[in-house]
Amino acid sequence: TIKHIGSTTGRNITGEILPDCPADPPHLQGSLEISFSNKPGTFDAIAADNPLGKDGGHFQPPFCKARSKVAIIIPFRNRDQHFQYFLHFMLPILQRQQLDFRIYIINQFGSGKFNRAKLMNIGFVEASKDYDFGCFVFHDVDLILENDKCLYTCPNNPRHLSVGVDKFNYRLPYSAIFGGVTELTREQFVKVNGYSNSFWGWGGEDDDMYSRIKTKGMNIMRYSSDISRYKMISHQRERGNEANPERFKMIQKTHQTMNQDGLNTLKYQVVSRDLHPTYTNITVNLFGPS
Ligand code: UDH
Repeated sequence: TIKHIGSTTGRNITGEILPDCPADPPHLQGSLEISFSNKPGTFDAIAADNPLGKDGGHFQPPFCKARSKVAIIIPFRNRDQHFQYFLHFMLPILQRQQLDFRIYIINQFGSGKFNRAKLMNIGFVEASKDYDFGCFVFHDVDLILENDKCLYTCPNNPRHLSVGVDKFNYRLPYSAIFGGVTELTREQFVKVNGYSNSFWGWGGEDDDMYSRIKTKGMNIMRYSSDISRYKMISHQRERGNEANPERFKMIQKTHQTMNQDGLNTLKYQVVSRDLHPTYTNITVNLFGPS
């Protein structure tokens, strides 16, 4: 069987130069039927359905040179079933979009307060050690795309992708929302000093990022909600991710704090790095709030 023939040099395994992938990926299907009524398959079954080619789940389109090198960063703890749905539905879409991509689970070690934003910063740093990704998609594990025309490529301003979500009747709950699924280029992410590391528990880190982007003079881009459309897998709020009551005060001060809180102050320890056939899991110790 021909397994991995995509390549970073734009050549295939026999050395032939690959043409650039078309700007409009030809096999997109548009609107998709997403349902969670059947249990997702096992990780092994998902891997059998999606032979991506390389350890850690790095995929490159076999017959053309991808236009975007995309790291998909998922902040995570104890949501295996959601992640199985995610892989089952999202892997075929990402392959159809002809991206050069790799999915990273950034798994918070221990039972301390969850810190979504810090996990995403770590994902950015760790993925960057592997490959020269130019585009970073920060993705909640419980959001599944319903239209594959919503391309996971980074435009010239940060983009908010989870515009229409079934839970909110496919309408933005407020216009400055920047949570759920977002994407920034490497340069955009560095320009805002990444996310804050200081939001422990639920809420605020996404609004803080919105302010960072605005403070640095960038705008938020969005597709319309018929394309940027998601189903959310329903769940209860977990222990350790209780709403953070400090968040309202914190997001008033973003413009003052952002240069001293972010990529340039990020501290963590990698507990393990595991390469699976369809994704990479990096378990990290965040060392709790200080
Ligand atoms: N996450 C985990 N594990 C956790 C907490 C969060 O993996 O224990 C990740 C996961 O990627 C998730 C994201 O962080 O998609 C955001 O967390 P969330 O899904 O808890 O946040 P959301 O705003 O829901 O989606 C808040 C709780 C809603 C309770 C509604 C009860 N009907």
